[in-house]
Amino acid sequence: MDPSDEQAGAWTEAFDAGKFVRKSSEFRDHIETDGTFGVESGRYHLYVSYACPWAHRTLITRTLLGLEDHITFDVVDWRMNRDGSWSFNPEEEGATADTVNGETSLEGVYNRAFAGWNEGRGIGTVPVLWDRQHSTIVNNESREIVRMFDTFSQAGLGNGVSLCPPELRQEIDAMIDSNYESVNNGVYKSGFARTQSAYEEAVTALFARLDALEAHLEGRDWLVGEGAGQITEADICLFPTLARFDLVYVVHFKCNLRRIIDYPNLQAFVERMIDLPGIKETCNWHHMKAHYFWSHQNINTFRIIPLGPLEGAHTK
Ligand SMILES: N[C@@H](CCC(=O)N[C@@H](CS)C(=O)NCC(=O)O)C(=O)O
Repeated sequence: MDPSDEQAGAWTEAFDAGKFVRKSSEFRDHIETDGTFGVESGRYHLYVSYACPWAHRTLITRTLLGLEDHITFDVVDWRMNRDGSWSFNPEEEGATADTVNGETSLEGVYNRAFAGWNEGRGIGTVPVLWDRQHSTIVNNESREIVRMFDTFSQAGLGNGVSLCPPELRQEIDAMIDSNYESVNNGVYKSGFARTQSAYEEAVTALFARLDALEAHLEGRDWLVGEGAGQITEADICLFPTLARFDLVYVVHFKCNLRRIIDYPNLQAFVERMIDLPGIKETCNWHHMKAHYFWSHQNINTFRIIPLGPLEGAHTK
């Protein structure tokens, strides 16, 4: 084992020739109108971190679909422990207790869903969608949780909006796929790279895709749809990465060929999203920034959290 693995935690557990390889999510059940996990108000609960871009997707979707009265949530402390685990700390600004299961760590929640989870299965990630009725985890993959929330909206809970209308589904999925490896996961591949070539490969692909997205957004408000487009899951999946970019990834993950603020269309896209009702409240800039610089001690030994930048999405 590489000596730095002990500090790297579950984040960096898999490497292939110096390249970071993300683990796949373990809980993949679905909420369906007539399935084991039915659509019901007050039955499901989200565990999130305000720092985490994947969890952020689920909070944004909950807000945009008007599901605040139907799906509850708790927030972990922004400090991810050295082994990659999360704790509940209601003393911390913006964080909460585990109001459903009373656990002090997210690992405790995973253990309830899968006995012996902490003996070898791994460390629990956020987001988690919890089912109060069966006392288990339905799903811990953000993209699938986001899609399931549309089912709520279609079943009459929430505001009836769809963020994945059937006629746009293919286009939405293609856009999400195109952004995933290069951008959403690309920032992590850049930051966790252990060879110069792995880093350069990741950062080059990342900025090639950002350049393409900048061009794509010329004259458009949203990534998918006719004319200026309409807001969909594709926007929700991209936004959390862009929102953290200038604040964290430019410095911490060495994604520094350009900043988002240097791309007029991408910057306008980020601000457009923040200006939507309720979205600003899902953006806890302190949790975002402090989390990364403090938690990844293998790449920031002394846990120094930079003061800047002065300008960016976080000043909106
Ligand atoms: N594929 C998952 C990824 C979730 C994920 O990696 N979450 C991070 C926080 S940003 C986490 O909880 N990491 C803890 C760990 O890996 O130990 C999703 O999209 O939901």
